[in-house]
Amino acid sequence: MKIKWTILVCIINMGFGFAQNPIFTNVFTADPSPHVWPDDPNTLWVYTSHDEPGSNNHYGMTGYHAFSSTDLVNWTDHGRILHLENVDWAESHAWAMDAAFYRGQYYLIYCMKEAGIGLFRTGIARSDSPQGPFTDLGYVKGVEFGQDPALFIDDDGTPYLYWGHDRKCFAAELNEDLMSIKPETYVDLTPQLTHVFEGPWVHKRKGKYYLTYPGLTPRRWPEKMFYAVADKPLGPYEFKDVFIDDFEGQSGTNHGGTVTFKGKDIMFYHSAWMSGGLSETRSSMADYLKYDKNGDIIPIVPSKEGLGNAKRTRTTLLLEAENGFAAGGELYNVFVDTYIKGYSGKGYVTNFDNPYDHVSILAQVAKPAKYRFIVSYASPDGDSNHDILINSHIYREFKFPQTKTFKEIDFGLVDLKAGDNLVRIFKKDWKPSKGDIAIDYIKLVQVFEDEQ
Ligand code: FUB
Repeated sequence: MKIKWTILVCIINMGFGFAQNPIFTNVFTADPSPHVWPDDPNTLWVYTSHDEPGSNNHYGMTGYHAFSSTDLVNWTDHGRILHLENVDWAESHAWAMDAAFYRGQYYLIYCMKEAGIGLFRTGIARSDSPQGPFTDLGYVKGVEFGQDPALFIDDDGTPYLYWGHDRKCFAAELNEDLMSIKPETYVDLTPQLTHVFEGPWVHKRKGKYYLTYPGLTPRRWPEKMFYAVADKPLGPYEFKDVFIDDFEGQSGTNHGGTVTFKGKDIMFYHSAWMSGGLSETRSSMADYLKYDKNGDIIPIVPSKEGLGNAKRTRTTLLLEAENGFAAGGELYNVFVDTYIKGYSGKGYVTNFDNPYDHVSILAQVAKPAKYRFIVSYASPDGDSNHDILINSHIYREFKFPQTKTFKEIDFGLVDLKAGDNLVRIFKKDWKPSKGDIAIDYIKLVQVFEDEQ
């Protein structure tokens, strides 16, 4: 019976193609911010905020994720890249963010409510790699009610900040350290942006500046996406039109940005397709963006196919062991080293020499599901045995055969629950092994029901 059902699912998929929207189905994401960084034109990066499963409002949002892909089908979720816990001036509301590459480093610009005051500030964090983790630098001075920031670096290297909330939108040039605005450049764009509510995003095309934004018509919620065009980054902007109207399964909010990847323009935005329509537990969407001969945006009708109907997207959660703590996990009585060459990222975790020494990583997922559990490790001096704990479930004693160089080992399928999962590699009992293990990264590969 099971075989027949699997064949039927395959036939259906062959005949109609796989849906690629929502684009990330492993975790609930919102406010997607897509980028191609200048040093790597073959990789598309998408930075998102994160909705807790079943939360249905935005008050409990706490952190951000980064995704990357080279083919728009296979995606890597680099896990949690920044969290409220890493931002000492903030207390809540990790709402929309954007990212930028500026003077050789990667920046995340985001909004959170300031501790003790409860008003939005625009925070800025830096990393030397696009996947983070990011280190908070403080909030941008001169920005009041700094919700939904977007950081646009013009071709001449000048940084501009846009932000908007509650039917208002503002912009200003930033000082070179990105930590404050130039007050003399501050402009209130609200009157130029018909129906604006929040979420400005700027991209440049053929010398024109396009400002896209979620807006509310007099009919109010849900939000639609509108745009306006200008000859200069700070305007004046000419209002154009709506370009993502109401659609079935939308959430109350919409928010996103555009990117040109391998010659094609793509719009990222969000919907409630995965959580079931008009819910505020949201998922990122992507559709191609086209312009007419006058440079006007041709309205997007959200499609199930998304960026291609040949294959469904698959996301692998890739968590570098050395980032464990910053990304929501823990390094307990182990340390980060770089002596054995060939690791990915910035190093590996080693020194598991006492019972319960461990590395744990945080795996945030949308729904209870099975994931393929893969570990990249080296164990140069001999075989090593370790246990894997996922939440409160000890899987079994896993054998890591001797290997002098880093290699991936596939431990098969494991169960993750909706929400936060703590995945821990540790030694339960003291059993001497010949060599100390070095854990490079942990991968959790999405496995669909018809593949199990
Ligand atoms: O994701 C939280 C908030 O919802 C964003 O900051 C708004 O733009 C809306 O998408």
